[in-house]
Amino acid sequence: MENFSTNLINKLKNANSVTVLTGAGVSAESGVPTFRDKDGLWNKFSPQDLANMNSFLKNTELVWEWYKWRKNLISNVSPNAGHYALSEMEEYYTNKGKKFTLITQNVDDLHKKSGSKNILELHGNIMRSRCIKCNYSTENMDNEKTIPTCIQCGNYLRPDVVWFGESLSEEILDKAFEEAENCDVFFSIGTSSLVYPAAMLPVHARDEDAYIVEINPERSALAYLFDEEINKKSGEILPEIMQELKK
Ligand code: BV8
Ligand code: ZN
Repeated sequence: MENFSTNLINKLKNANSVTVLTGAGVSAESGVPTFRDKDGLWNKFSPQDLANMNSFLKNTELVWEWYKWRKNLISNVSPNAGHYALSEMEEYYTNKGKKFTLITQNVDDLHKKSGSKNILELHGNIMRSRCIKCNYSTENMDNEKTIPTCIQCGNYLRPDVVWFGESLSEEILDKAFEEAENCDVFFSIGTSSLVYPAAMLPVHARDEDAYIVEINPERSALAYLFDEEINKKSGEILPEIMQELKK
């Protein structure tokens, strides 16, 4: 148990509520590139060029090409041990009538695919597309068309994700802050803690005296804030933590 403290395990055993925030790092071991790592998605393209509305309207084809490439990649990978450990952790607490909330910045389906139920998707979901004009949205899209269009009004469809400069769903964000502020232990896993307002969650958890833990092989921008830093891969360490918790 040298990778994490007995204190953490004791706190987890006595916790009534645990909240987890994940970022792209939890999907890295499934073969999904992160955004800002050296081999990350943003190295080939910059967020400014792709993940915002202006770029979408200016380079609709390029942006759709990028998202189709990502959707295809995500549909061909599976959850890793870290995802499964988090769905096991949710089961562990819900079976005891306690609270477990998974908040993710990720737009891939891997938490759902690994069995997690109570998920707050802060940045939307890449497998869903929606019309830029009317309220039409769909999970399956005809991939033939270079630029998918809405069957209701004929306008462009866009990926149902939150782009830079776009607000997150207020309802989801309020719920995420509430769960961060009302938990005994808060994990921030696989995120560079650079994107706001998601990066505010550990700060709020700490302000409300949660025990906050970062799991990331590198130190994130907010590493100094955490009560405990576990500089390991999530796919390796989460099963170990679950092992100890179940003892
Ligand atoms: C908003 C789209 C405002 C979906 C994404 C200046 C200062 C502060 C903030 C701002 C600023 N200027 C602008 C802003 C706001 C901006 C922002 O935060 N910018 C930052 C970058 C400076 N935020 C926004 O625009 C947000 N909206 O604020 O609206 C507003 C207010 C009122 C009215 C109107 C508007 C919207 C933010 C969402 C943007 N969308 N993506 C998509 O295509 O995916 S962001 C993108 O980054 C992804 O969504 C991703 O989830 C997110 C965070 O990245 P990470 O998940 O952390 O991934 P990253 O690669 O960075 O890090 C991976 C980590 O994993 C690394 O640390 C690595 O070490 C670790 N790792 C690697 N392997 C492993 C591992 N960890 C564990 N195990 C491993 N095996
Ligand atoms: Zn429409």
